[in-house]
Amino acid sequence: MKFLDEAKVYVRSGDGGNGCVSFRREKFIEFGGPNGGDGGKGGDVIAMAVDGLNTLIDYRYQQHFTAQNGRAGMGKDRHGANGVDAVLKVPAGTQIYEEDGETLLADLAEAGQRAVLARGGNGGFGNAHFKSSTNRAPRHANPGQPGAEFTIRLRLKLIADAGIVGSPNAGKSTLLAAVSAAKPKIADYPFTTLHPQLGVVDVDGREFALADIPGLIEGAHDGVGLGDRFLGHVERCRVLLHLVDGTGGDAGAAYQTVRTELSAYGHGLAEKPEILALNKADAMTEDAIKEQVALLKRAAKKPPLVVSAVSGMGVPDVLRALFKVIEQARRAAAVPSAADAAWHP
Ligand SMILES: Nc1nc2c(ncn2[C@@H]2O[C@H](COP(=O)(O)OP(=O)(O)OP(=O)(O)O)[C@@H](O)[C@H]2O)c(=O)[nH]1
Ligand SMILES: [Mg+2]
Repeated sequence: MKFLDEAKVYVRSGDGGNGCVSFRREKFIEFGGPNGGDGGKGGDVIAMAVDGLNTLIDYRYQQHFTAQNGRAGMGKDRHGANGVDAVLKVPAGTQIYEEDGETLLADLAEAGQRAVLARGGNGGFGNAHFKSSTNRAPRHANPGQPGAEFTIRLRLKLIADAGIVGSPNAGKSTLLAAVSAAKPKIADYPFTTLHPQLGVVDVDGREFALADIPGLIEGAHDGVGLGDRFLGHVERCRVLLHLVDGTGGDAGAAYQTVRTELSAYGHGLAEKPEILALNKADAMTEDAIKEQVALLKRAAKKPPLVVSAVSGMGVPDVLRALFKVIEQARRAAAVPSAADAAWHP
């Protein structure tokens, strides 16, 4: 399946139906009075997050969403039918912006959440509505109100608990493939991964979602390589796994390059908890490992875990370290603070 994480969509809510001017006319009934019904309400445009979608690819094929107009009111006090809503089904993690791409309209982080993007116009009142003691035969009705039309932008940010960052070729995809059922493309050239991949990892019987994103190189924040736009997908992660290739020159320098890009991107990425791992230990001598560990320690001010995504060496420790942070964050999110408890005795 193709992956698409940005889309532009044109939406239009329905117009309200017009109110009706009508009078009761029946044999033997004098002064029948006004009986024009109200118009129906126009349909809304609604966005809804659903399970089972991982991409916005559907919005490449359908870019116009129009809700139905309300029907006009009719005689004999008949109300016009309301217009049917137009519903945009989006994957959980989709943010909806105005056309400028900056003003957030809705943030649908979880399946089941919904947001009304454009309200349908109200139907107009029929003349029956305007009957009063002083005006028993009103000859006017309201027109329906128009719906709204505008362009919106959808932006998907994958919801993963942990995200793997690192230089191209660090072995990010190899690791994801080793620990989950995901089947990312793996090859010994940079930028094998062109768009993010998600996998579900099992640690000691508990699960978390792990995202693999394209590699970062110096200048990514200026668009070098694949740029840094995919970093949006790790913005919501609770923890980052920073993977460094032990066979690719100075590990400390490689670490620093990626850290610089994370800082330049902003959005709190540089402040996220980070688990650091030196990869490809299977292809290194003992001395080389020692040397790279020392370089990394100096650059990161913490010792790295030493792993091999290919042989699996050290990988369970990495997963446990990630899960520890995730679990803490999950607990913190689930347990209300003492201050909350005081407000809801
Ligand atoms: N010896 C050894 N090779 C590895 C290990 N992990 C990955 N590789 C190799 O390194 C190369 C790059 O691996 P990928 O998993 O594609 O690297 P990546 O970080 O996803 O790269 P991009 O997607 O380009 O950013 C492949 O040839 C892998 O087989 C490891 O632990 N040991
Ligand atoms: Mg990759």
